[in-house]
Amino acid sequence: MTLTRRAFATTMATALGGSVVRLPRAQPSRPRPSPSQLVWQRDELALFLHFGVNTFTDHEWGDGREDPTVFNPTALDARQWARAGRAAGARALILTAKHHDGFCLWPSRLTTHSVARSPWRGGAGDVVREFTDACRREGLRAGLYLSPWDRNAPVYGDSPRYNDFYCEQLTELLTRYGPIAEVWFDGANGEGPNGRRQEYDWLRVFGLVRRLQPHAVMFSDAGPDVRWCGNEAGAAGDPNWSTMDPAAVAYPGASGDGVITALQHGDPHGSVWRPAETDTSIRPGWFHHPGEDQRVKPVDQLTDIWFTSVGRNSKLLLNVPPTREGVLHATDVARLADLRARLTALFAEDFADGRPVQWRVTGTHSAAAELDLGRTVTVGVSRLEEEVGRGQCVARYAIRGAQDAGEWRDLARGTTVGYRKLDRFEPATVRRVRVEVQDAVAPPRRLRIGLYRGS
Ligand code: FUL
Repeated sequence: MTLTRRAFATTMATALGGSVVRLPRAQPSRPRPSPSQLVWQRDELALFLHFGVNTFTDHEWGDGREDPTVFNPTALDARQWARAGRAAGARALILTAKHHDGFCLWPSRLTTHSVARSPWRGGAGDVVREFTDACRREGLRAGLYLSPWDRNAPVYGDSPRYNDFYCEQLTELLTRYGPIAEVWFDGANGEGPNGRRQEYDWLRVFGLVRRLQPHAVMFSDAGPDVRWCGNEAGAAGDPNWSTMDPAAVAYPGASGDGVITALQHGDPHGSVWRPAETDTSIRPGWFHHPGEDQRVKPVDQLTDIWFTSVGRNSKLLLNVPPTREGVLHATDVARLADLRARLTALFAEDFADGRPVQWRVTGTHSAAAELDLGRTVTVGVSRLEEEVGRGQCVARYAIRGAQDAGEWRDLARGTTVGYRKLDRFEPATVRRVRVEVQDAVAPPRRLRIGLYRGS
């Protein structure tokens, strides 16, 4: 079936329901998140775990011709992954159940390229089972990545047959392991073992996930629930709207003019709620390579990433890859704990907490909030939040501060707010703070405001 971009987007929205808001004629309403999208966003941080044959061959992309016996973690401990995630403040973990090499971390009945042919646990092991059990024991949500591109499957490129194969693998993953919070679809779509290209049946795939796991969110470039932020460097767009035009990125892996811009920024007038997820790795690669053990991102860089992801209305999916032993490397675990400690210290004292806020509507699409902090303090970081359960609307704002009766001076200026906007600025001594919403796509509602000293 060949569909135009717009027709595909419309058909997909109709087939999936939920995240599309039909605009009533008289009183236009704006898109809002579904309950699952809201849960997803409130998690703020999830860990990504790239693990598989590449961990043992020292590759980033396997070619599907690996000997399955290379997969032999000596001390796999999924509980350690989950504990490290929880200590970092993550509320979900996502595991690469299958990467582009096609090697399955669970005993799929559709292929022999799996843990069942490895010496690990005598061929009776199931990493997906150990992973999902560990997540539940640590109170974390579990998510799975199932690469559409499969360089091992002989039917890859024989489109209808591979679509059946892929849907059957998805069915295994979504029916054997209890609730799955996020299903991650990678946009990479390369050649198959025979050089053929695959046409995916995304409508069928998305419909299957909705049916088997109605509370899961689906991630891909094109959603349908969560979109890619457009890069792997840890920076969501600024501005970053959680609404978008579904026709701008009509299917996973779409390329062409405007795609990256649409992914980075969303669209203030978009008809669907499709917030951006920021995926990046704590190391240069996605898989663990011993040669990169000295190149784990320092805590300053991870903190910067926090500001450009969670602090830009996105969710951070931080990759921390297990080693050949099957555990997270001590350096990475320490770095995660350091990041949490840094964030806890940074946001420990909120000068705005409990202070009365005067909220004034200043125009149809503008408003201002004023706070008296009750004492003179030094502020260097601000936190603004919209109540996104009711949609996103701020398009431009300014934050100003003043000492007692002194003059107002600019602390920060920005565009979108959404779930959370964090700003860092030159520390200033202030007693009064004013947040001006200077433009919005609908009458602005009260913002939540936090003010901190900064580093
Ligand atoms: C990319 C893949 O090709 C990488 O290997 C990695 O899985 C990353 C998250 O997505 O498209």
